[in-house]
Amino acid sequence: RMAAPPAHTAPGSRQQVQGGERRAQPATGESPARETRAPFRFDYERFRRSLRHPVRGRRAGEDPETRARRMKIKEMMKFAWDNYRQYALGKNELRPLTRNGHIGNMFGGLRGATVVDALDTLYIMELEEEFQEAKKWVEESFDLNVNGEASLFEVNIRYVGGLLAAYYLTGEEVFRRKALELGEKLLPAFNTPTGIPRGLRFRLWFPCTEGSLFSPCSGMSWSWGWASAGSSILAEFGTLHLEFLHLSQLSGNPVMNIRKVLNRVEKPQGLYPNFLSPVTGNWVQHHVSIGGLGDSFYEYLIKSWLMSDRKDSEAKRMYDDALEAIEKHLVKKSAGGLTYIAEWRGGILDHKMGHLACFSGGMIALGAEQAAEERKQHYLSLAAEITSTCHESYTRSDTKLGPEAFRFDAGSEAMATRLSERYYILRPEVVESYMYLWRLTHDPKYRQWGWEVVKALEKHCRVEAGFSGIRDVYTTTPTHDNMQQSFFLAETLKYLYLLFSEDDVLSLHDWVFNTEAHPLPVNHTDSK
Ligand code: DMJ
Repeated sequence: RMAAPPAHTAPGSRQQVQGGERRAQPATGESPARETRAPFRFDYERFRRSLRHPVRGRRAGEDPETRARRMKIKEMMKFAWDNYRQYALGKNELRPLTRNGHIGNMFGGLRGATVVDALDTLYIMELEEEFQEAKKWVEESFDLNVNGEASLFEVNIRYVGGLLAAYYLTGEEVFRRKALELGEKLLPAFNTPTGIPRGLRFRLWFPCTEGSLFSPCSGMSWSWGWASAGSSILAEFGTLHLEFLHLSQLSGNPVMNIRKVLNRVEKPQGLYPNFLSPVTGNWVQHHVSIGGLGDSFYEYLIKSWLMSDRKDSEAKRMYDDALEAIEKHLVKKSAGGLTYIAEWRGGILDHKMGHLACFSGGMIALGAEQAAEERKQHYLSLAAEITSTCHESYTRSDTKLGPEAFRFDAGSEAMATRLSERYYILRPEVVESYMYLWRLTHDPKYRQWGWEVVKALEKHCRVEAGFSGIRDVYTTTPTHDNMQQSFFLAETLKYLYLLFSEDDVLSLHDWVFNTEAHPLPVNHTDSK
């Protein structure tokens, strides 16, 4: 999921990267190339003055029930954090049944994914002590000098996004410094003929001595998972833009623009397939999905526009065109009247929707905001219908939690038909859409639906030492998967908390959420 480092980036820096030359200025540290210039300094105070709302809101005018529900969600966050801290601090995730930590292989040797993912949620929920514990870990134990194969996408959305959000919310220098150091170390991933990073995994070589990107860090190698077979994945290279734009802003160091490659290549029926060759810049196969492999590419287009204070019209046009093609070719209505977004395989529709695709209700509602009145109503209705379908996938299960994928074929509607698709791993996408639809319509059903999820999580996913995913949503005695995903703290609980907060808490006028729910500020261009 990486979009395109900035549309308005300065050319040149890419060539330097591709040519293996030293960059003009590393994100941190001194560089001889810039010695004659005044050191760049991001003006944090000015940024804070540009915000329209206090980040944690004013807490005015709420009813006691809403407050009590929000407090319950805060308690869930504290419980999830306390157990992670007690049994797994410094590991990537908590295994709540066995009470130990999980490291996995997604982050190239980086540790503490849950800490970095949880920082901004702890802060927003005013869990001050817990936030200080997390900050202390980042200051004292978050080690960037590690080796390993990483997913650029995952490192970007969780670590870079989490650190950036923590910095913007608190102004604590440690978060800015770590974000820039990490961002710098990700740059070799763009070293391909097109500048589009390769799929799935690239090798981080640490240590890099600070400010010397192309000496010890240049020994980069690549490997590919079977799924991408050497190609790049739309949702991965299409989900870097928001974070890299901010890295650029905080460092004063421009990054390159991938978007031009996507603009040039011909789109079948206006659709963006999920696999692209980073060598030729052409599509590798024609599988289109707004769920896994495609999802956040679309999300980052509309959010790029919003984050630019509605200036990045290229992103808006690409989003509008893509949504039009999706609606024309992929949006369907089931016999039972449920609207869903199918997948497309070389012209043939697969009548399946993944849990991941349920973020699209929120995205379409968010994008509807600035459309002309008639289009606005149309897209708001479409967003509401899709969100309602995702709600159905929850209500039709015995646990009231939704499966990983649900289908509209062979007489099935909004239910998983394959054993392998019946699990729920604490994913956020459905409550994410509830949060956006609530903020944009204030229809109370979204809070009711959110509360149903809270009750189901408590009943089926809460165990003695944390929260766990479940293997089958269609049984009320589910088996737990023994994993408390970091995105449960970053996203699921944050979106639920915001659903029961006033609109000025992380106001949509001031913030866009990256695809891991880390808030990044809108660039208010009219602010003094
Ligand atoms: C998260 O890491 C992000 O939301 C990502 O965009 C998709 N997958 C998980 C949550 O389901």
